[in-house]
Amino acid sequence: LDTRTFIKYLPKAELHLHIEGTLEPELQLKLAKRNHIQLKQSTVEEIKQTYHYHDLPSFLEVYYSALSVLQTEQDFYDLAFSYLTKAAQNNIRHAEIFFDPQAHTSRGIPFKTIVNGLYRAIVDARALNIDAGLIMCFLRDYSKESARKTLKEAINYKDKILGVGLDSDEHNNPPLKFVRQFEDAAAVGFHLTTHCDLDQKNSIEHIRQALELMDVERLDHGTNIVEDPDLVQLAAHRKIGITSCPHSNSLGNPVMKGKEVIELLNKGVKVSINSDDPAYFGGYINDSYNAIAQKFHLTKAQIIQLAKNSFETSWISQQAKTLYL
Ligand code: ES4
Ligand code: ZN
Repeated sequence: LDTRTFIKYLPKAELHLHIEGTLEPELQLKLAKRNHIQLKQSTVEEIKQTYHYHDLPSFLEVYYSALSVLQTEQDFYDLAFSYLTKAAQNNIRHAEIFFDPQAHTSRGIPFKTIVNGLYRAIVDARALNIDAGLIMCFLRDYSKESARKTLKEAINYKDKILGVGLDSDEHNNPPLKFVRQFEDAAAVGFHLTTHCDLDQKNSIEHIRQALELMDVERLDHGTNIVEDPDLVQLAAHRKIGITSCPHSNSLGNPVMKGKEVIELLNKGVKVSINSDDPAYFGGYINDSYNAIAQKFHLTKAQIIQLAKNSFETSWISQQAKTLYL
């Protein structure tokens, strides 16, 4: 079997995927029309021409501004169901999907509209042989007070949400800013993860806070942990999941962190491959596996280990894990 075909048929879990980052230009145009929203662009090509980013803030500007078309529960359903259809085609059997409620509640969309739409798509997608859950991210560039209110709403939907994370602009927004919200989230049974992005001056300090002070179970991106051998050892010991995303990692840095992924793999750290914002960065999960497999000449055993790590560090039940490990 050639590597591409092997990757295609390999069962995988996706652990780092922003549902808002799956909004393809075609769906954006369709929803704009349905909701009578005037966009600056009127064709797929015109929208794609705006996809130029040189750093995280310039990407986030494009990403957030596209969200104006998401208005109704059906819009959130359509967004999630389109992703889950593609995920099933990529042989993803389990997906833990980030969503950014504050990017919508700040525009006047009720929390329940977002969660109910996304969750209904998850239920319907079970027919496609894919099982999924939701991870609510706090926008870390918003205030603690806004996070506190958002968590309070999430607790009313506890049975529809697996855990909480942190995303958006990391600069000057360390994990510790949200230590109270993470404690409160853990107390009601939510799992914990956080983005610790690459190429941030303070990323090692942020990783240290996340692991030592906040007890997160996973680090999103976070592969620059390799700079600190003690933290690597801690991550290996605690079986911390590190969710690497080769395509978005190349934002301003074309090396996709493959060397770090392989180093972590060799040290027994539970690193996995994920797609992050596939509508904006070069494709869905099989494209991500293919990119790193080709460029770094991964063996089939290494590719299998990456997929096993994705299930092992997922938040499915211990019993369900035995199906995949
Ligand atoms: C994101 Cl690549 C990335 N980093 C931080 N926050 C995000 N939200 C969506 N994509
Ligand atoms: Zn991300």
